[in-house]
Amino acid sequence: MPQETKVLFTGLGGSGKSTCIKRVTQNYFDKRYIATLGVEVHPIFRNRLTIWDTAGQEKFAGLKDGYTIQSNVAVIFVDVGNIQAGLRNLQVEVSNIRRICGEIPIIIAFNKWDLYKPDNPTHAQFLQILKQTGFPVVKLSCKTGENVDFLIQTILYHL
Ligand SMILES: Nc1nc2c(ncn2[C@@H]2O[C@H](COP(=O)(O)OP(=O)(O)OP(=O)(O)O)[C@@H](O)[C@H]2O)c(=O)[nH]1
Ligand SMILES: [Mg+2]
Repeated sequence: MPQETKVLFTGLGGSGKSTCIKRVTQNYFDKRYIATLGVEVHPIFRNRLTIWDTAGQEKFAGLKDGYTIQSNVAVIFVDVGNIQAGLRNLQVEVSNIRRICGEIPIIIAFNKWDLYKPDNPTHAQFLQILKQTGFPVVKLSCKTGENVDFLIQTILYHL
C-alpha cells in the first residue's frame, strides 16, 4: 500500500458519500442531507487511508479536478434511488478519473441497497449493467450498515 493512501469518494449529490464516512467513523446513520461544499478530507483506519469526500452537486464541484489529482483508488457512488442518473454519471466519472489519475483501481459503491427491490426489473437490469462494467461492485446500505465494512475491505484489497 502506498504510504499515504488517497481514496477518492465521488458520485452524484445525494448518493451517500458523506453518510458512508459517518457510518464508517461513528457507526451512525445520518438521515439529513447536507450537501458537501467542495471537499472534506477524512483520515480513517488508523490514518492508513485518507478519504477525499467530494461534492457531487455541480455548483459546488468547481475544484473537482484538483481534488481528484493523485488519488490511489476511486469509489464511485451510485444510488439505488437515482439509478438512471447515477449510471449516466458513471461514464463521466470514469473518464475524469482516467484522464487525471490514469489506471487506478475504480470501485462502484451501489449504495442505498435497503431501497433495492429484486422484483423491480429496472433495479435488476441496472445491477446487471453495473456488473458488466467490469469494476468491482459493492452493494451497501449506509442506513442499515450492510456491507459498509466490505467496502473498506474492497478498497484495501485493491491497493
Ligand atoms: N435509504 C438510504 N438513504 C441513505 C443511504 N445513504 C445515505 N442516505 C441518505 O441520502 C442522503 C444524501 O446523503 P449524503 O451522504 O449527504 O450524500 P452525498 O453523496 O455526500 O451528497 P453531496 O455531498 O451533495 O455530494 C441523506 O439524506 C442520507 O441520509 C442509504 O444507504 N439508504
Ligand atoms: Mg457529501
